[in-house]
Amino acid sequence: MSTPDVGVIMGSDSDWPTLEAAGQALDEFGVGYEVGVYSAHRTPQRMLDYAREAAGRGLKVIIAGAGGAAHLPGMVASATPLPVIGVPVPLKYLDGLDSLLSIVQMPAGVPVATVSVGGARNAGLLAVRMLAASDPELQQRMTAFQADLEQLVHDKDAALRA
Ligand code: RP5
Repeated sequence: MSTPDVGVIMGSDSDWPTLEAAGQALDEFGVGYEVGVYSAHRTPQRMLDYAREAAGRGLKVIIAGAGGAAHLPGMVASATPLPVIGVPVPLKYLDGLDSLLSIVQMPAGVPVATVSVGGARNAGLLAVRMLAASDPELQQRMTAFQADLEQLVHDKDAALRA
């Protein structure tokens, strides 16, 4: 089985209800992805192995979601040359602000493209845009998607005024 373009990983299976939206966005564009649980704290070696092998296996983008002390995206970014998109997962306390700050405040030299708290759909769409930079056909589909979004707003505006 060939390696898909995107890895969608998370610190716990309890993150999946949030991360699922990234997979849905990738599905909409026909982008292949794999899913897995890699905890920065509970399975550090497994996480590092995944990150170190990702580029060699043929992955092109990693989406990493975690909540609370959300160290997974940053640690993965430290061990791969691939672009990493971080998704702050909101937990029971602190409304995901802890997750956001844990992911977004990376030291210079180790970037993580952080989306909003719970913003997994945008993570999927950002991964599509990254892949589309070297895939004209995919870029055309992204342009069409944006045109549809714009049309939707026009339609809602017209309905409101009617
Ligand atoms: C984090 O701890 C995970 O990303 C998850 O958001 C959080 C809670 O994990 P569980 O206790 O539900 O497995 O590392």
